[in-house]
Amino acid sequence: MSQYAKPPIQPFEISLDIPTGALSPAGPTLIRKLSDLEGCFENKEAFQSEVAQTNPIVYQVISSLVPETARELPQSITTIYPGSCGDELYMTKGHQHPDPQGEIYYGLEGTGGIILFDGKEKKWLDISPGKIGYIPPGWAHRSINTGSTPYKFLAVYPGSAGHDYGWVLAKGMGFRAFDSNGKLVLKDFVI
Ligand code: PAN
Ligand code: ZN
Repeated sequence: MSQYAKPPIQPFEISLDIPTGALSPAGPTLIRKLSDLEGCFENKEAFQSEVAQTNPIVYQVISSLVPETARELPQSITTIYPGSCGDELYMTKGHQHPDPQGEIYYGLEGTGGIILFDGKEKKWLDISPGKIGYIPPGWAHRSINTGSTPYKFLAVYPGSAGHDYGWVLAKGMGFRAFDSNGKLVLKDFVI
């Protein structure tokens, strides 16, 4: 698997192939299967049963060569596949940046959204191709595929922000996103 480049990074061009989400040159690729999302879905029985049966890939993240180090600005392409577990739409694990800094997402393909939660307030942002979602410092974020095709977006974030996944497991995410006969239904997240 490719690794991040070591600073100092020279100026360089990156090609993005939107249909595959591939970057060239590319850094590390992360594949998240359903079993990697332990504790994320509300319906634990549906989760255990689907993990035991097919354990599908829920999303992948292809990073550029730019490393997650101070003063750099890493980018990645996330593809969330369409689907649900116990009617709860496929999602990313979700995280808080321990060093609170802003981040931008840019919709590339498919339809989805971002759940944002700062520990008190919760927000939903619709993301589709051409739309930018701004994640302010201090807001945990989780992405959802709301459609029937893969949902892809570009993320650009400060290299020193870090990723805290335990924050979301401990404090929740504000909303949960469900499919109801093809329609998105947001419900309050109960810890
Ligand atoms: C994104 C996310 C990516 C995967 O690049 O890391 O969409 O989501 P999880 O990290 O929650 O699994 C980002 O927000 N970076 O900061
Ligand atoms: Zn982030």
